[in-house]
Amino acid sequence: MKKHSLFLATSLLACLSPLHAQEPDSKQIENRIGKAELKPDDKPAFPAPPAGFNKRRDGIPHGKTELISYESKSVGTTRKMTVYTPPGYSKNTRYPVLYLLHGIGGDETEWPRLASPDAILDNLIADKKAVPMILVMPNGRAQKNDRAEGDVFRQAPAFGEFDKDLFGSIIPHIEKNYSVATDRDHRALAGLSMGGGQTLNFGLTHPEIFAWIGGFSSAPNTKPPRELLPDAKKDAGKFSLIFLSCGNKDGLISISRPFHEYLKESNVPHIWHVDDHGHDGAHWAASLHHFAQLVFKS
Ligand code: FER
Repeated sequence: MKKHSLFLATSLLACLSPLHAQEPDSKQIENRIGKAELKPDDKPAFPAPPAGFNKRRDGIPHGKTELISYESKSVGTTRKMTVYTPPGYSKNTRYPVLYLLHGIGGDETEWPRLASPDAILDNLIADKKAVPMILVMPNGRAQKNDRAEGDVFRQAPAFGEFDKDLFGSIIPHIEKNYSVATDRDHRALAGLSMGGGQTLNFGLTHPEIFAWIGGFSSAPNTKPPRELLPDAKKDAGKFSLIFLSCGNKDGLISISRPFHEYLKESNVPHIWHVDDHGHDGAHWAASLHHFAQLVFKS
């Protein structure tokens, strides 16, 4: 209870602080990138999630969300990440891990603030629609001052340095301190916007580390598909899942669509899911709801 009120108080302060940045919305994306122009394949792959999918439900077991610290070798500071452990988390089970990355205005608190990943996972696990898994939500801004302050767009280069922290410190810290399976089949990487770009850049080039990849509204930090997957059939074929999604009101659809087109041309199975949302928490919550039902299943 005490921890809970402290968390509420800090989140409230963070929201009120003029220094604290926010994720750009669809209008800001339109001003920077242009309007979303749709093509025939830009349609939903799934029906909209059921009502209440992202609301805490009474009468089911709940997981636990905590903010932890770790030493980052590459950044040279103590950094924070949010970790969700599923209901009934036990040292006698080795859990799969989904690493979830935030956007340009966010930090390790963004996924919990915008998309209620704890409620989404609790509900799916209770309904036996997702396997119990750990969610790790680190801070993708790999620089000494990693707060989302000032003109966050100027901090884009630090997102490109995050692979060293992820592979060199974050994954080792999780695998040392939690009861997790440590092979590629039990590691997934997904992210929203800048975090989607990081996911595609770092995930698609590391099939030995991750088998499951999800880019939601991926941002212009995303490298072109031909650079990440030069031999589409061979390189992309190594993954159990490549999931690409975007809202049909989000100008960043022009970043994800070429991946869909490249994979489609090369006959590589993947998911291209375009829903009715914009560059917003509703799209990211829905994408997590769909993605979490597909990962870690054979
Ligand atoms: C840009 C537009 C959007 C950009 C980044 C973003 C680096 C990221 C948005 C987000 O993370 O929500 O031109 O350049």
